[in-house]
Order: sequence, then structure tokens, then C-alpha cells
Amino acid sequence: MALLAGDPRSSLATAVPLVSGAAPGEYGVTPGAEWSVSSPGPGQLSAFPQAFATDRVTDGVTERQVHVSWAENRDSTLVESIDAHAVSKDGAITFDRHDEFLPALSMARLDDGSLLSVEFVPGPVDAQTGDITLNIARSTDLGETWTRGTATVEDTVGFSWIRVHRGILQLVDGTLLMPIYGLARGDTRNRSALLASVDRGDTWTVRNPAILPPTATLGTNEMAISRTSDGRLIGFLRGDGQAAVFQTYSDDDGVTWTTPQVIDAPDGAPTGAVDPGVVLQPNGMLLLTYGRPDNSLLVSRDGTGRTWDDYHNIFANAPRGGPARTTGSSGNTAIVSVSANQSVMFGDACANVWGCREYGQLHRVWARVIDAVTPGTGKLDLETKVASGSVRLSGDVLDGPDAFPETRIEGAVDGSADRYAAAPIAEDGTLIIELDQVYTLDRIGLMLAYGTAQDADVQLSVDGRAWGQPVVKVRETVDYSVRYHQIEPTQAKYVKINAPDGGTLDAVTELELYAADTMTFENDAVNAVPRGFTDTRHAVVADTIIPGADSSRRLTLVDWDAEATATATLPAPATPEQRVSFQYAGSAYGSTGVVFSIPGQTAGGETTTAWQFWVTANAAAGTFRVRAHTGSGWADIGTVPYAPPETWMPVTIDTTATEARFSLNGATLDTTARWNDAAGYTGVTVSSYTVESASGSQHDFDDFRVSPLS
Ligand SMILES: [Ca+2]
Ligand SMILES: [Ca+2]
Repeated sequence: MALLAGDPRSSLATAVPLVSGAAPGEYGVTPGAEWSVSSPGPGQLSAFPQAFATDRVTDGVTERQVHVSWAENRDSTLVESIDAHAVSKDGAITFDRHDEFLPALSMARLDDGSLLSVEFVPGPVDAQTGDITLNIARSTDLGETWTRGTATVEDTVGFSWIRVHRGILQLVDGTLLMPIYGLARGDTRNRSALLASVDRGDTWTVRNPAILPPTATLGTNEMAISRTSDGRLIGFLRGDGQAAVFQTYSDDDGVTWTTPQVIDAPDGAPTGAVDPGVVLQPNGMLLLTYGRPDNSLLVSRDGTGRTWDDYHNIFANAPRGGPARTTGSSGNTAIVSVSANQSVMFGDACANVWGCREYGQLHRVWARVIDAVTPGTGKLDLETKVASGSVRLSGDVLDGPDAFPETRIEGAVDGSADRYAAAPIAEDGTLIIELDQVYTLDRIGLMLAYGTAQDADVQLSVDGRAWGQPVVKVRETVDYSVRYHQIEPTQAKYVKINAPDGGTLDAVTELELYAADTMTFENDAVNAVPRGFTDTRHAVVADTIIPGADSSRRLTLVDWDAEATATATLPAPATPEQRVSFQYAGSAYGSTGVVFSIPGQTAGGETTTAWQFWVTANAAAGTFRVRAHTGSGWADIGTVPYAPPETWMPVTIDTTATEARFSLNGATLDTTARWNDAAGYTGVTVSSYTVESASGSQHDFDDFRVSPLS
């Protein structure tokens, strides 16, 4: 079991040391929580998971529906296949097991809204035509009920046998592309081929007969394909004859492919060898998984696959070195996107049965969340804010097809880059976003209609009437994921997207807005120290127990530590008069409350604590008691109205050379009681107030802003 960054067991020291987050402009890849999709008792088998995800709208909210299938039989030709299938309607957090087996290996949501599943093992060859029969299933109710059937492959290769593996990619014109592998008559090594269908999967032809033409010593088999962020197709292949994963590109939608090359993995990463999986996240980062030994993740930050920047060993269960090194987990991997910057990877603990002889036959299919974030710490949670009504979308948005309820105005902010999870824009139409307040925006993420040449201008306004010159001009872009545009920091409450004169704007698939002046935690990895914060202890981004302030994620400080406080500092350039604001909620106020500090610099450049406020809750009195540190002790400065735990409350702390104005939960207190003189103030520190006898406390924060007081 891998420990999360925020797990206290990950520290061996008695006093947990202070750690800092990465810089706000850095990419981040963070493996997060791990849980079980299937975890049966001894001797009950669960291995070789495969996964597929699509969008579904439940109670007005677009969620990811995730299908996972796995094997419950021994990996042996002596036994019959027993396959399991489970479906999650909440982004892979919870699963319901389906009685009926349907492989999630090669599954697609077609352009009529139906689901298509193609089985790994085909049916018989037609004696008359020589066509290969595929076993398929279809659903017109998003997977509630299925109808089984067959499809045919016109075998222009001359296969002795094939296996369908894996995934189905639909082109904009409706053509389906599906990798297979098999042995052609006369060959001694496997080949990977690509099939195509223009009739929603009833009949298939060979689009490419051999991605790597096999030789006597080297072929390929298991293959996965994806779009890249720059619109090519990328394929990954398991070597047959060489334990490696190979990489190839197509610039003509799969007709021709570059000569496959062994992946150029970062130092320490294995180069293979089995079951590659791939996903292009909505934020344009490309994630590659594969296994044996262990279960690996590689990330191409720019989504092109040209460079693999990050490597993480996601799961390892090999008992020893030597031949046992490739036992334990089978290394069969799968990965799906669940939000703009988060994916879930699947694997197993043990191969059925051969990988688990040394583990008492304890088998398991696991899921592990992968946060892969682009630069920017001020991402606004437009999806949550639109749902709460604090952000409003309006414009000339067309109705979508009945089969795709996710096609709607909210599709522009639902975190899905799937083709139909979009807001279709009328000709010469406009999409307008009215934010909940004025933000200083410095980064805009935009994905227009999926896979179609598009044009757009983005303009900003503080009042919704006077619009500035376009801050983003997009011309003839063909998007498969979000593209990010850094802009001059500009105050805005309104954002307008429309086609320029003579341009084409069919849809806005995703819009992301980033504030330069607000730390929102929406684009920071869960369970990790947030980027931009320093000197933290027991402080991580969280998205469970309570939601963020009008958003999903927040910063949480959890203090059950008798020897040290939980703390986090947001540094800022020194300014002689400073305003700090943030949202505060106590998940558990504890008996000793919370401390807000204003660090500073002396005239000599020394760091100091200038102001410090200590807030304790008194539910019986209906107040929070607020004290300020005088340098020699605490002085009461007053009380403010109480609110129960898990209530978000605004906090503002204005500090000048001689005075502080402290606001909490709508009441304001003034004081001159300060700890140390400072020539300039340098941000804010939030902490628990722990003494050895104190009971635990948990404090939550969101939407930090620090600015000169003007
Ligand atoms: Ca979308
Ligand atoms: Ca937030």
C-alpha cells in the first residue's frame, strides 16, 4: 500500500518537518488514493482489469460513467472464462456489479449515443466468405440493458486467429478505429492491425494490416491508441519477441503509421512490457500506463508524446527478484479520464493464478487516482459555481441531440473533453460567462468543437457592457483537448466567446478560467501540498468530507499531533500595507482553535511574525473569541458571531504599520496589539494552536488572496 504525501505514516520523524509545495507555474503528477474495485477472499480470483468511461447526466450534473471488467477464472486454457463487470456512475468512486458480463476492453459511445462493446475473443470464421465474426453487444440506454450480436471483419490479411485489443476511437466523420492483433498465415510473430468501420461497428475492414510488419524475431500484439494534444493519433504496442512497449504515430487517421520505436522512458522506468493503456486528459496531458514488472505511469506534459517527462511506479507486488520479479501483479493496466486534471488507473495485485502462488491466493483489482495538473493555481471551479448559481452562463446555445443530455450550455464547463460534452453555439452566436465576482484573470483554457477547424475571440469585461479587445484569438484550431493561453492579468467579471467575422464556432467543449490573485486549489493534486505554499505541515488539498467554498477542493490542516502544529504559509512580495482575505471553515474547531499570522520583514530584512490572531470557538456563548499577540502574551480584541463547524466564513485581515483590522463571519475588530514591528508584510500563515493536552482540530481554507492595501 503506497502512502499518500499527506499521510502521517509517510513521516518517520517524531516532529514532522515543514515542507513546501512546488511553484505555481510547474506541472504536477501525483498518484493519490488507492482503493479496490474487487477484493474477494482467498482463492477467489480477480485480475486483468479493463476500463472504459463516458459521460452521463445525473440530477443535472455531468458525471463520468466508468465500466470496469476483469477475469475471475484461472489464466489457463484448461478452464472456462469467468468475467466480471462493474459500473460506476460517480467517476470510479463506487461501483455496482452487473450480473451480465460485458467487456470494457473495447467499448465506445457511438455518435447515436449507443454503447458498443466488442469481445476479446472472436467467433468463428465464415466458411463461405472467410470473414471473421466478432462477438459484440450494444446498449441504447447507456449500459442498463444490452443486446448481444455479431459483426464481421473482411479479412484481407489472412489471419490464423485474432484478438480484439483494445479500445475503439471514433473519428469526427463517424468512422470507428479498433486495434486488433493476431497471427497471419505464414508469420511466426504476432502483428497488430487496425480495423475500421463506417456503419457503427456492424462491418469492419482492415485499415492498416500491420503497424509493425512482423519478422521472424519481432512482432507486436496488444495495442492502444489515442489522440495527441496536437491532433495526431498515437499508438502503443506490446512487443512480441522483445519485452518492450513501442510507440508510433499516424498523421492520416490510422492509414499509415511511423515505424514503431521503443518508448523513450525516463530514468528508472521500465520500457515494458505488457498491456499499454493511454488517455489524453481534457487538460492536454497524455498519460501512458503499462506493466510487468510492476505497474508504470508515464506522462507527456504537452500531450504530444514526444517527451515522457514523468515516471511513477503506481503499484508493485512482486515478492522477490529473479523470476519472481514479474509475478504478483499481472501488469495489465487501464486508465480513464474522470475530470479535466484527474484520471483513474486500474490494475491487479496478482495474476490469476500464476502471479499469486506466494500470496495465499489473495487477488484484487485496484483503482488509483492520478492527479496530473497543468500550471496555474487560480483555476475557478466553474462547474460547481454554475451548479450553485453563483456563476451564470448565457448565450446562443443550441439544443443537443436527445441521446446526449450532456450536450448543453453546462457542457462548456463540465470537465469533459468528450465530443458531446460541449455547448453547441448558434451561427454568429455568443457564449457569455458572468462570474461571481471580479477576478484578475491571467490564464484561459479553451477547447472548441471536437476535431473541427474552429475560430474564436475571447473578450473580458468588468460590467458586461464595455468589452476590451480580444485577449485570446484562436484561428483554425482543431482541438482534442484544452489549449491554454497566458494573458496579461486583466480584471474581469464577464467573459465572452464568439466567432470573429467570417469565422466558424460550432461549440465550446471546455472553458477554464484562472485567477492570478486567488489560490483556489482546484488545479492542485488532492492529498498533496498545494503549489505556491511554503513551510507546511499536516496541510494538503482535500476534496472529501466537506466541499471547498463554492467549489470542489480546499486546503485542509489536520492536527492530531501532540508535538507540532499544522501550518501553511502563502508568501507574497513585501508590502507596507497588506490585505489578506480567504474563506475559513473549521471541520473541527477543537478546544484550542485556529491561528492566523501575518509574517513580515524588518527594515533590516529579517523575517518576523508581525501580527498574530488566535480564534477559539465558544458554541455555548454563540461567539468566536479573538485574541491578538502583543509580543508578551495574548490580548482579547473582541468576539464575532459563532457559526457551527463546516460553515464557510470570509476572513479579511488588513494590516498597516500600526493597526490591524480583522474581519470574520461578518464582524470587524480593530486592534493595535501586534507582536513585532515590520517594514513590510509578506503574506499569511494559517495554523492550528496545539498544546500537548489539546484535542484534535481540523481547519479548512479556500480562495486565498493577498494584495497591497489600497
Ligand atoms: Ca465539456
Ligand atoms: Ca476551492
